[in-house]
Amino acid sequence: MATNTLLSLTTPSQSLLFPLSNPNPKFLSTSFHGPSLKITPLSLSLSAGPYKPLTVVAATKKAVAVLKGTSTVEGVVTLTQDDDGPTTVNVKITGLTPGPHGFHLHEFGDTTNGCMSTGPHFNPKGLTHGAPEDEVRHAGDLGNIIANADGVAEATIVDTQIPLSGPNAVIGRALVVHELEDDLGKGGHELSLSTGNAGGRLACDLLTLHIIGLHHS
Ligand SMILES: [Cu+2]
Ligand SMILES: [Zn+2]
Repeated sequence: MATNTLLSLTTPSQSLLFPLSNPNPKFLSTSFHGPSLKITPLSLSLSAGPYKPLTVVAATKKAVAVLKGTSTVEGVVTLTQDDDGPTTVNVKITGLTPGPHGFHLHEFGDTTNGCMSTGPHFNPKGLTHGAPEDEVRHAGDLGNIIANADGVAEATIVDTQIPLSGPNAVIGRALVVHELEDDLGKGGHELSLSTGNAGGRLACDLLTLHIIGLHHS
């Protein structure tokens, strides 16, 4: 449904390809689970009007998630990526217990059964759980965020494994903040190599794409 909408919206501008430089039609057809992409007013306006040919040569991409759960934990997470560079993740989450909390990108953008239906950690390479700086890690392993005495966690994470476009794009997948500290695969618990033994899922939301700063000729 969303796929058809998206394709028809971008057709009039002819050369405005979406997702940007993504050669994989699977991204549009089968990679989404549950609620899908919402298109922003900005990208609508690009394909409306006089239908001038438009060639996108570069872009700053932005995605947003508004995390909620069954507790008082909530927050806003913004991801930005220039072209094919690293992705910067800006996090502000409130209502946490003070201390570290596992923070991951999970595979499915599906919150129909709360944060449980977001599935396992996003893991396109089929590796085991680890720390963000490890070579062996899930792409979705973003480590821990630390809440202060007021229960507020603010962080800026820069990561190369969570692009906003391309075959392993994370748009439409879900960010999850956990009850406990992620042991980064090193805790020796039976769950260490799959989830970091980070406990319950306190709040989550899927990432919605906003395209900003299109540079075109
Ligand atoms: Cu998680
Ligand atoms: Zn993981």
